[in-house]
Amino acid sequence: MRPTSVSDPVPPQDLSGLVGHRMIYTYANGWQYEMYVKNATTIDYRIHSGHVGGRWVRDQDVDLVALAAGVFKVSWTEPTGTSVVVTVVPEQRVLHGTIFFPHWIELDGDKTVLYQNDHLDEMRRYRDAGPTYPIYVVPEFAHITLFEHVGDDDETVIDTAPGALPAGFADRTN
Ligand code: FER
Repeated sequence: MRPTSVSDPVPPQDLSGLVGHRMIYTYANGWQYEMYVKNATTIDYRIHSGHVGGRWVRDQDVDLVALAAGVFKVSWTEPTGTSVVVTVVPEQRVLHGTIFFPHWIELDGDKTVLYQNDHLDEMRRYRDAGPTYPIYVVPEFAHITLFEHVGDDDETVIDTAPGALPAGFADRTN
């Protein structure tokens, strides 16, 4: 394998093992999330349970890279000011996420529990009002309970609020 270096630092980028897939996963703290990697720069997601359970988002821009074959890193900043880094190893059904919540979301996460796309300016106002600090950092491993290929750029994969899904939707495993 070509060594990583300052002048040529990028390992081979085969993103096909994550792009076009839906995964449902549960963090070790019990928080359950669903992510659809819509394409190489975009995710949709739903939060089934946890500090901001009920929240859902479409068309979030992300940075997605392959660190090595089958090892992916997804990172982004939300309009709320929350930043997230998720490392995914689908073959091992392992994921590690670090969420960096601004302090205002630690105090009152319910303000972000909605379909964010209909409230983007409101979220930016909350972000700018803060308080931002101290950041509430949540680093956790997760187990991927469902992993399936559903294809790229499908607007029907995440089109329903987490609370409006059929009973047991997020409990389906494979
Ligand atoms: C995740 C952890 C956090 C994730 C999304 C978030 C889709 C988003 C957090 C927020 O904005 O509240 O694994 O995956």
